[in-house]
Amino acid sequence: MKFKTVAAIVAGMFLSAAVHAVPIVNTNVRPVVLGATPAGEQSLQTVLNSVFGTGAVSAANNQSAAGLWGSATGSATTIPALIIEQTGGAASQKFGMWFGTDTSSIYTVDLFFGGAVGAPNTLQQSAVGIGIGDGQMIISAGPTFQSACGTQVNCGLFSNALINPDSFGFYFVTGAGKIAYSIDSMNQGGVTDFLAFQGGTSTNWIFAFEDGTDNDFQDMVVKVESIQVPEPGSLALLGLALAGAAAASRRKQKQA
Ligand SMILES: [Ca+2]
Ligand SMILES: [Ca+2]
Repeated sequence: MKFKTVAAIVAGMFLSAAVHAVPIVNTNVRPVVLGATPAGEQSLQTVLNSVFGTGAVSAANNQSAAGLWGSATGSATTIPALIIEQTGGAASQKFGMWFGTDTSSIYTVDLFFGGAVGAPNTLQQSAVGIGIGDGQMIISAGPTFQSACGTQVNCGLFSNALINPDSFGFYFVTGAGKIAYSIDSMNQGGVTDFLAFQGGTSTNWIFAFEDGTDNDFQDMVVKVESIQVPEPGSLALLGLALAGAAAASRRKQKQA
């Protein structure tokens, strides 16, 4: 994705004071036990069946421990689609992406607003296209994505030094204003409000959020395409580079 047709710069929002200032580590403990599905709502398993095919992905057994992703393609084009909202606060729920490596400095960008296409508790068709580059991302809607800017999709160009196509997480804002991050340790009390499921070996993922305490984990379900868990090797190399820099720094201090 290139950014040659820049029309406007829209500022995102910073979240800094609400979370503890600790390095973000990709360590979710899964699986967690699912609660019963309320009458009149589709179970998470039913939703997974409709997206991946019946029986292909198990809501109970195929929960991923991942909480951070990167683009599966070099130039980073990602398409999230809102699958279903099953909650009383559906009209004011939000879904978005966050960037950062330390909880004291997180940049968040809303993708979906609550006003999705379709009635609550039915399968949705709202979708958004995202292009991500270093320091910039562009969010678009329109006919291809069957969504409206402003009411359903947060369209615009977003600029921030923390935007990184190789490392990002996701979040959900409930109708009551609670934020649920894709990494448990970032949540108030470290609770689990997020489940991730990979569609077999594909780069298609389902994210399933809990907005309350019944743990049915289908209050907002979103499919995101073209993402993958960052290679452990690249993180290890980064660690080595940092260790090398630290060693060099120590040597300099000794010589001084
Ligand atoms: Ca729930
Ligand atoms: Ca529910």
